[in-house]
Amino acid sequence: NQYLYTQLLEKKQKGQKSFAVLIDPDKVNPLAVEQLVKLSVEAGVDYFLVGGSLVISNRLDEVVQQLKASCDIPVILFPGSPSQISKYADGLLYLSLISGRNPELLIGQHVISAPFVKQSGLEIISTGYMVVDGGAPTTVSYISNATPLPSDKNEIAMCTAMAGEMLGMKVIYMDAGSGAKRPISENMIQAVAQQIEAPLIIGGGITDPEKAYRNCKAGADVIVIGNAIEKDPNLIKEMAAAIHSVPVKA
Ligand code: 1GP
Repeated sequence: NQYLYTQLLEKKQKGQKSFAVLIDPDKVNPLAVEQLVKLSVEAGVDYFLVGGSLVISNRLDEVVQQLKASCDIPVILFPGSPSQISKYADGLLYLSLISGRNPELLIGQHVISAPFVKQSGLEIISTGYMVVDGGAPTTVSYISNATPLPSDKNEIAMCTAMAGEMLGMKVIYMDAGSGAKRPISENMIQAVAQQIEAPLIIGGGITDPEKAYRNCKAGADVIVIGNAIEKDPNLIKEMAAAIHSVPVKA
C-alpha cells in the first residue's frame, strides 16, 4: 500500500503544494479536535500529522479515531518514539534522524519496533528526518540527544538529504523543532530541494502565511504547522490559502 507516497510524488511532479496540520494528542480534547476538523475541511487542508516528541497522555488512538470518523483528510503518524503507533491512522512517517549521530534514532529503535510496525498494516513512509537548529533548544533537539544541523550550513543540509535519498528514504523532513524561534531559511530549503527528487517536508516555527508561501517557492512540498495553530486555530484558513496559492507547473 503506497497510496500516500504516490500521491505526494504526483503532487510534487505537478508542483502542487500541501499543507499538513500537526496535532499533538496531549494538547487537544475532543471539542478542540472537532473544531480543528471543521476548520481544516473548510480550508482544504491536505494532511493531518499526529504526534509529538513526548506523548504523555494515552490519547493517540482516541484522537486518530476521532479524526478518521469525522473527515476524509488522511491521517499520518509523526511519532516521537516507537510506542506512538495507532493502527487507525493511514500512514506512518518512519523517521530516521539522519542529521544526528545517535545510533538509537538512526536504526536502534527501528530494530526493536520493526515487527510491531509491520503488523500495524499502516503505509510506512521511510523518512530522512533532519533536525535543524531553531535558534534555541527545542523539545526534539533535547530529547534526541543529537546535535541539530547548524542553521547556516546549507551544504551540510544538502549532502545529508542527498545521502538520505540515495540510501532509499522516500521523503525528507527538515524540522526546526516545534515552536522554534527561527524557522528553516529559504536558502537552506532551496539548496536541499535542488538536489533531491524526494518530496520535501518543512516544519518548525512557521507562524505566518507569507513565510509558508516563500518556503514553498523555495522548494518545500509540504508545510507542517503545529504550534501557531494551537495558539490560533483560525490561522488554518490563511495558511491553506497561502500554500495553495503557489502556482503549479504548466
Ligand atoms: C514540529 O515541524 C513541526 O515537529 C511543526 O512545528 O509546532 O513550530 O509549527 P511547529
